Amino acid sequence: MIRNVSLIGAPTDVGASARGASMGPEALRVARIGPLLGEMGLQVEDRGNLTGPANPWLPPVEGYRHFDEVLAWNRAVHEAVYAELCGGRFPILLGGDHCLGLGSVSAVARHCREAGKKLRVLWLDAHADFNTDQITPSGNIHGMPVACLCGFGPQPLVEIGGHVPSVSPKWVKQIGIRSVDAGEKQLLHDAGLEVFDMRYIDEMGMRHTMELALATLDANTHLHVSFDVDFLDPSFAPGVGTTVMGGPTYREAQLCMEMIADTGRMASLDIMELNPALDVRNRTAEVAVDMVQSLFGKSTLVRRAPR
Ligand code: Z70
Ligand code: MN
Ligand code: MN
Ligand code: MN
Repeated sequence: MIRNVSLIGAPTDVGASARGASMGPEALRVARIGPLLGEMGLQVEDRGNLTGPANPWLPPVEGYRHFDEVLAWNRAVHEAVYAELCGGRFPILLGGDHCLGLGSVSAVARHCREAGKKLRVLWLDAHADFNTDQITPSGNIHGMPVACLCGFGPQPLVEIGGHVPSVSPKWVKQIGIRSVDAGEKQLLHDAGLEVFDMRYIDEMGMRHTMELALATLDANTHLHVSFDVDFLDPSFAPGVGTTVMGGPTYREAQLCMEMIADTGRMASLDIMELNPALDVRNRTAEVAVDMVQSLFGKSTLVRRAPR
């Protein structure tokens, strides 16, 4: 695993249904994400925050809310993440709402194409984020990034990485899903993404779920983790714009992160949708940082995974 980490703040909520995710980067810094990763032996550079257009807070136009603003922010994220990867570093995107997963993952995909790496994406989320302008119930673009990455969406967004689609649906595994809209459900099925929804995790357990989700990694794989904080059950992670009951427990989520760490293949990460305006004494930010420490291999004991 690459030990040189760059933190990139993207303080915006232009793609979201609630205001406040724009404060996510600062809350993660208050929860000491940089110093805590540094204490684990990582070399951490905080690149500060990207800039972009303000949130105009307007209704959707032709199926999209804030299209131009979302495009501008995603272009900034794409360039920043791509630059870190070119420098041989591990980018951590501090969101910001999840529409920015488009800029981030498209940059990772571009890097993998150029470096001859195999890409796998884990999308940890309560939502599938697979809507299009035709089927979206809200027009909020944070409900659309996975569809855009797979080539379903408007041209300026789908071609942001210079290659359409940025990723094959076969490369994406979704974990923790429990809120999917009617049209989105059909499109997700037709596109053939592998979705480990909460029912799957209930029935088979997180361990089996992650063994399958991680099964196709090899020594040449770049694993990108896009962590929407609403993946976590809202009982212990309430500080997100769209809480959905019935998410992974604290321990299930930790096991998920620990098993990702065990692969040694994670090479880029998004931490998205943290909403400090809805949080309780920054607890959700602290939980998110806990989870990130596990992603980077923090463990209770000196041990080998029971494989
Ligand atoms: C719904 C929509 C959503 C959060 C994504 C919700 C989307 N499917 N919400 N992330 N927090 O409006 O598309
Ligand atoms: Mn590289
Ligand atoms: Mn999301
Ligand atoms: Mn979500």
